[in-house]
This record gives sequence, C-alpha cells and structure tokens, in this order.
Amino acid sequence: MSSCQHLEGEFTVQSKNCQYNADTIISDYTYETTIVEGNVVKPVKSKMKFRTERKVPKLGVMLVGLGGNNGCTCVAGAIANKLGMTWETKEGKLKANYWGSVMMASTAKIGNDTHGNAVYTPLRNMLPMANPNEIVWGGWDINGMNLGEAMKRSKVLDIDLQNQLYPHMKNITPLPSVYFSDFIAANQGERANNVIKGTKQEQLDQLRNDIRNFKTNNGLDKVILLWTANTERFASIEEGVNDTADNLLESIMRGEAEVSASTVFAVASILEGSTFINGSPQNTFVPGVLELARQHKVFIAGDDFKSGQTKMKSVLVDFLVSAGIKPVSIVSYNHLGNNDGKNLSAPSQFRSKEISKSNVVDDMVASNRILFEEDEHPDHVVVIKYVPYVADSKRAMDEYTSEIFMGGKNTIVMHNTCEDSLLATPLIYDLVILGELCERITVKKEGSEDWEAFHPVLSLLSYMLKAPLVPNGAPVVNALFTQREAVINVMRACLGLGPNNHMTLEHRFE
Ligand code: NAI
Ligand code: DG6
Repeated sequence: MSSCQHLEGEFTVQSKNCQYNADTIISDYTYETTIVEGNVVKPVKSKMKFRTERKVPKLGVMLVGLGGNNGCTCVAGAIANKLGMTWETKEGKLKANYWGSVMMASTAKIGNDTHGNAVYTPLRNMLPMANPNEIVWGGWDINGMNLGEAMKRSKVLDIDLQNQLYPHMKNITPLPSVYFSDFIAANQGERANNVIKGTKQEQLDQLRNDIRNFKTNNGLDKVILLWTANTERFASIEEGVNDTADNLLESIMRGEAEVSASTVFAVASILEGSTFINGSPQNTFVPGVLELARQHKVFIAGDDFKSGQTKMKSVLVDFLVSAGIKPVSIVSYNHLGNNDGKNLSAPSQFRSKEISKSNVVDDMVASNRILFEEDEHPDHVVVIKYVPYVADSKRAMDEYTSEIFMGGKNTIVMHNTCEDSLLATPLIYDLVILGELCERITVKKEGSEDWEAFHPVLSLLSYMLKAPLVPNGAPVVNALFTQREAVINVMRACLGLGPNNHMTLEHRFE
C-alpha cells in the first residue's frame, strides 16, 4: 500500500512565520543561498517578508489567435470543465478535466504526517488562485470564424464533445486584429479576413480600446493578454526603431515596418497595465518593449510554450548530464498537419521555432565541466515538416546519442504522438494562473520600507516556456524540475515554509 497521504481541501499554516489577515497572507522568510568567491564557499542568509493578496480578482484573458487550434481549444476546455461535460467515445464515457495543467492537476509535497508519511496537496490549494472555469475568455484573430466553427476546423476534440460545446461556442467571435503580412508565412494570407484597418498608431489605439471595453463590459478586475497566434519571423533590432521604449512608441506612430504585430500587442498590453505572455518563439520583446515594461511596472513573460518534445528534452538531458553521461548528438524530427505546421513550413517562421527549440539544453550542458569543455555542445538538429493529413496530431521523433562509461555509446530513441493543442492548452491556463498570482505577491526585504513586486520580466513562468525570458544578466534555467521547484518553493515561501529539501532525514537513521 502507498504511504502517500493527501490534503484534499484547503489548509492553513500554523507558525509564527505565517500570518493570515483578512486581505493578505504575510510570511517571514529567511532566504538561504551560497556565495562562492574563488575557492571559498560561504552560506548567506537574507530576511524578507512575503505578502500575498488573498482576494482572487475577477479575471479576463484575451488571447491573440483566439480562433486558432490552441485558442479555441482553450475556451472549449474551460467551458467543458465549467459545465462538467461528459462525452461518449469508443473507449467509454469521458469527463472534462484539466490534466496537463501543473497548477490545476498536479500536487506537491507539503510535509509529512505524524508517522513520517509524505503528504501532498494540489498546487491549486497552496495559495488563492484563479480557476479557469471562472475566467472570462476573449480576444482577437485575423480570421473571423466563430469559435464553434473554429473548433470543428481544428479537429482536436472528440465529436460528441464538439457537438455539446458548439452551442456555447458559436456566438463567440474574435475581435478584428492587427495583421502585418510580412511577419507570418505568405500561406496565411487567405485567413486574414478580420483585420483592423488604419495606421499602426490607430491599430495600437484600437487594441487598447478593445482591452478597456473587454474589462468594462465584463466587469473585470484584471485582464491578461497571451499571444497564441502564428509564429512570426524575428524582427531585426535597429537603433532608433525598437531599441528604446521612446523609439518604439515613435516607430509605431510613424508606421515603421519593422515593428511586428506581436510587439504592437505587447505595447498595447503594457500601456493598459495588463501582463503580456508570449506563447510563440519570435522576439516580440525587443529592447523597447523590455524598457516599456520596466517603466510601467507591468509583467511580460515568454517565449514559446514548452509543450511536448522540448519538455521531454529538458528532462532527459538534465537526467543524462546529472547522471554523468555525455549527450553528444540530439536529433529532433517533428511533423504535423495543423495550421501552425503550415505557417512553420515557411523558412523564416521555421527559423524562429528552430532557435527556441535549439537552446534548451545549454544550461544543463554548461553545468558539467567534467563532461563538456567550455563552449562545447552536443550536435543538436531540429527538423519540422508539414504533413496536412496528420492535422493536430503531432509526431515527434527524437534520437539522443550519449557517450557512457569506458568509451561505450548509448542511443535512446523516442516517438511521441499527441494532439499538439491538448498539450499547449493546459500551459495557457498555467501561464495565466501563475502570472495572475505573481501580480498579488510582493516582498519586503529586511531594512527596506517598500513592498517590491517581482521583476517585470516574470521568469517564474519559465516551466511553461521553451526559451525563458529572464531579467538582464540572470541565468536562464531550462531544466524542467528545477523550474517546477522554483514555483513550489516560492509558494512555500509565501506561507513561511522552507524549500522542499528532499532529505527525509527522519527515515535515514534508526
Ligand atoms: P493556429 O495556426 O491554429 O492558430 C493561430 C491563430 O492565430 C490562427 O487562427 C491565425 O488566424 C491567428 N493569427 C495569426 N496572426 C494573427 C494576428 N496578428 N492577430 C491575431 N490572430 C492572428 O496555431 P496553434 O496551433 O493554435 O498555435 C499557436 C501558436 O502557438 C503558434 O505560434 C505555435 O507555434 C505556438 N505553439 C504551439 C504549441 C502547441 O503545442 N500547440 C507549442 C508551442 C508553441
Ligand atoms: C512543430 O514543432 C510545431 C511547434 O509549434 C511545436 O508543436 C511546438 O513548438 C511544441 O514544441 P515542443 O518541442 O514543445 O513539443
């Protein structure tokens, strides 16, 4: 019998380090790190308080790319869960769930019971957080198809479920969007029948109006924007164009061609005080956006959902390198037949994806100087092919070759088949739930009078992202479980609990 115990409901922490007030949870926390200077290693402690606002706001999420496979699956999934839908399949009756969402469907060890058994809690019970069932979903798409039809077009969900969802989806239509044909593949042109006309400045103003109207019309406390639209080509970073916040705003005013649609959305979001998350690989966050986010103290996070092949890679390579095994060749093929695959069949859009898929092992490789020389990397190749027949069911094939003990070689081959949007959608829920929670957490460092928010570049969302954006000078962490522990341990800190240390000393002595 398993010795795992479970805390099913909400819980309270009983400790002088954790104070529950009507509106806030305030914790006293000692952050312990280790500084290394030359050959000297010094433990360092710093004291701080964490403050978490307890009231979960009425949240609206505006998806850019609402009518796409991820966009409509996201809305469909929330409706199906909210209404507790069940549907018939050839394998029997299924029920809506949030599997694949780390915030909604995973647990974390919170402590031990009095017999020393590990006790787990759903992550969603650790702190007050938004529930996707209660989120108001909306957004934009350059294609005007209603979400009922878009759901059919996507071929993602089972037909009995689609039939039940259709009446709830058919009246949701995406707002017209900003379309700059030069940034996405030419093969997307025929979809662009729902676009905002006018100058770049007028388009920006329209997006800002859309955000305000969405907030007012739905009585929302807060709106978050998330880009799940087509992958764009990279924008070139040019002096006087997008290198500073002022230059970027002026570029939009004069209609500068090198400002992408995703950057215009990011600017609109920041100016409206809404967190902006980029689920695609392109460099939406040009230096001017980064500066604007800092000026307005608004969160931005990206880039590119880490959904399947890359998530596996950020586990497997971490395992290999931390086991003292040297991966020397990683070859990743994908083929898929959805509209994302069609867009990525164009070279410059593929290049954006190739970059975000290729950098994901760098930190793990760099962590082991026994195996790898400075600047030595495994050969790493990424191939993506468009095969319409397989639609959203993406096929990913990976070959990992490693050097092992005494000149041996080990090759691991993996084949993964899965609906791409069923992997990505739960990440959308996670990104907005965690992003919103982070907006309610502030820290007061010892000796300071001020409560400080997280850095505007919200790197805590890295778990869900292939190419995590981090504050300037901060190290990028790709290793999946390190990213997950960071989230859990920050949540524990908000409750005055130390990090999970996994030492289980209570079981290691007589
Ligand atoms: P999709 O092609 O089905 O959906 C994208 C939607 O964006 C389309 O409906 C399109 O009309 C719309 N669109 C394009 N430009 C727009 C604009 N300027 N404004 C508003 N809407 C616009 O693609 P899917 O499968 O939903 O993926 C969305 C994005 O997420 C892609 O960039 C993809 O690379 C990225 N992604 C997807 C993952 C997955 O597992 N599904 C994982 C990682 C990233
Ligand atoms: C083909 O690779 C299409 C892409 O959009 C991916 O499906 C997506 O980036 C997911 O990639 P991964 O590596 O996280 O499974």
